[in-house]
Amino acid sequence: MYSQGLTDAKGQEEPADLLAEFQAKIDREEKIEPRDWMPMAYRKTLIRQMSQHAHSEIVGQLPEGNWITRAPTLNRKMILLAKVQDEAGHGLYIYSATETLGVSRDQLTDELLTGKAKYSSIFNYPTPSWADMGAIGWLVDGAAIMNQVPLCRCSYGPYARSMVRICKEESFHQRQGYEIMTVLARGTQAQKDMAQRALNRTWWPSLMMFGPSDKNSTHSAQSMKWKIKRFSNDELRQKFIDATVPQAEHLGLTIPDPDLKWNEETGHYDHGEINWDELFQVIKGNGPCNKERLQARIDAHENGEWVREAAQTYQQKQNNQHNEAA
Ligand code: BYC
Repeated sequence: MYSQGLTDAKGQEEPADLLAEFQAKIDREEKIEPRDWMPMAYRKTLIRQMSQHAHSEIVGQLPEGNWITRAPTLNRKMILLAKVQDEAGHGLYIYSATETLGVSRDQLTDELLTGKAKYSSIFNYPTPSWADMGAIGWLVDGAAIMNQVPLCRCSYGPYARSMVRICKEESFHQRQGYEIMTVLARGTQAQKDMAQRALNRTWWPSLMMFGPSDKNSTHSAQSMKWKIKRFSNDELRQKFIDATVPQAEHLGLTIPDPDLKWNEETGHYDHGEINWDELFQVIKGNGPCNKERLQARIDAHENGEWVREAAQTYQQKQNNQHNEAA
């Protein structure tokens, strides 16, 4: 979608002194702000990652929205509704932060709806039981926190600042998911089985949220040099596994990986091979729910046309009144 090279918008080579000063600023841990000079490739990388992140928050409402009307109690409904609304808010903060890079919200929306832009693979899986709400909160929001806490120190100021509040909310989401799993794991055998099946479904796709292995990650090296990313995909995935295995043990549930075992020497859990072909298939649009998710966003956009028109007409009236009064 966005090409990457150290040339500016007109294809001219960028001045070496500006590039050197830019990198020095990053190395001094100073934030880059919207009006500062930045290499075109840095801008493009941010637009790519931030817009994909915002799209993920928006599409991420769908698997959980599926359960709002069916949550088992009024309290559970209210909590889930609040969580899904938080995700909408996260999408909006990150879209706004992305707009500071000179791209319009309409353009970003268009790229999502035409299938040009990616969003996280995890949201292309189905959520057939209530326990999936627990597994998503615990694992998906848990993985999101692991990935996003370092983004609070991202070199681009607006992205880093938007992450601070998002991480606080994600932390609440992770706890609500773990609490759902705790209740089910301590319930009847049927409830425990339901929780185990949700863990079986969600475990491997959660590990894929961190992206391809480092050797196949096209952007990591440059993004780490620019301090957009602070840790590699594999490092964050390992941190997540190490933090999550004891939580599963506490629940009395089994992580669906026969090769998972503590390695005394490395001080980390060794894990089984991830099915990378599955990740790339889902990214390409061939996951179990890709078509359904995209269609839901297209429908929402088309059904919201009248709201956008009404808002524009209202704004026009306000402008006219203001001009008449002046
Ligand atoms: N799914 O070079 P790499 C949430 C793509 S929202 C799809 O390693 P990078 C939540 C990647 O884009 C969670 N695509 O890339 C919401 C690249 O393709 P392009 C979303 C993936 O950017 C609601 C190519 O593969 N979080 O938590 O250095 C409810 C090569 O990858 C995936 C964020 O977006 C994937 N899993 O690293 C609950 C966090 N992985 O662009 C929860 C911000 C890789 O060249 N993003 N790709 O065509 C990031 O931290 C980074 O973008 C990633 C990937 C770690 C995801």
